[in-house]
Parts: sequence; structure tokens; C-alpha cells
Amino acid sequence: MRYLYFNTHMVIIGLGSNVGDRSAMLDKACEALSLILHDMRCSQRMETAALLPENAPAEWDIPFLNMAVCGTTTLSPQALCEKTQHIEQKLGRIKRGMWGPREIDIDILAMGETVFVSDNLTVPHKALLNRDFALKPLAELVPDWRYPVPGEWFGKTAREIATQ
Ligand code: PH2
Ligand code: MG
Ligand code: MG
Repeated sequence: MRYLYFNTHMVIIGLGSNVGDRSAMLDKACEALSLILHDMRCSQRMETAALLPENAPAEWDIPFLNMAVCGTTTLSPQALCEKTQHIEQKLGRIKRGMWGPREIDIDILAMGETVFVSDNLTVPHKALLNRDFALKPLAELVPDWRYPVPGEWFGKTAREIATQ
């Protein structure tokens, strides 16, 4: 017997840029993501101060333009991550070390109720709860999404978490 089996996930992806023409970078990233996601929607864009490690060089302190997009996909977390990293490369992201300035950063913030943990990818994003520049656009797009990781925040909506 032949059959077809897949899960459709609602995915939220965070975008950030603080090098070069930030708006143009976000435009290009959104265009590329719209070819991967179904029914894609975009949040507003917001300028945010760079969150930096304590010993970061002063010249890394460049404001970001952040936003998020949401849509649906049947890709697995790993397969989606491979695609987003490929888009980063195609748009000319240069590696400058952890938290360094970046032409474009494309991070999977959440995939519906999925919890996925591996060496190089964690969904929901590890730092989501601590980062306003990710939480706010996410809450704008999917205010009723519920945090799926067991623990203190389990079951809380994006709206509730973002206004804490
Ligand atoms: N991304 C980082 C580190 N710091 N700061 C802001 N404001 N926005 C970001 O997207 C960001 C950051 C690492 O991914
Ligand atoms: Mg990031
Ligand atoms: Mg990243």
C-alpha cells in the first residue's frame, strides 16, 4: 500500500541585520523565505540595540533591524535550518564570530508545538524567552502560540510571555 505522511508546522523565523543596507537585507531574506513557507506573514520591523557579550569589541555595538515572519512548512526542523543557513550564505553573510555583526541572521524561533534539541539546533530557540527583539515580533504574529517546553513557561501564550 502506498501512503503519504507528513506533519505541517506553523513556523516562526526571526530575522536580524546590523551590517550594510539592513532594510534591503531583510527584504531579500523575506523574498527567499516566501519561496519556502506557505502563507507567509511579516511582522513590523524594529530597531534594537545590539545585545552583546560582556567583552565584545566596541565596534560591534551597531543597532540591529529585527523582525519575524511566520508561515507553514512540512520541512523538518533540520531541513528548514539547512535552508535558512543556505539563504544566509547566498545573501553574503560573513562569519565574524559568535554575536558578531552580521549582514543577515535567520533563526528558527519556534515550530508549533515542536520541541527539538540537537547539537546544533534547538527549537524553540534557546534564548527566545530572554530576547525582546525576538519575542515581540513573534507575539505580534502569533499571540496565541503557546510555549511548548515543559517547565515554568509551559503553556503560556506568546502574548503573556511578551508582556511579562
Ligand atoms: N542577534 C544576536 C546577538 N545580538 N542583538 C539584537 N539587537 N538583535 C539581534 O538579532 C541579535 C543581537 C545573535 O544572533
Ligand atoms: Mg541569532
Ligand atoms: Mg543565527
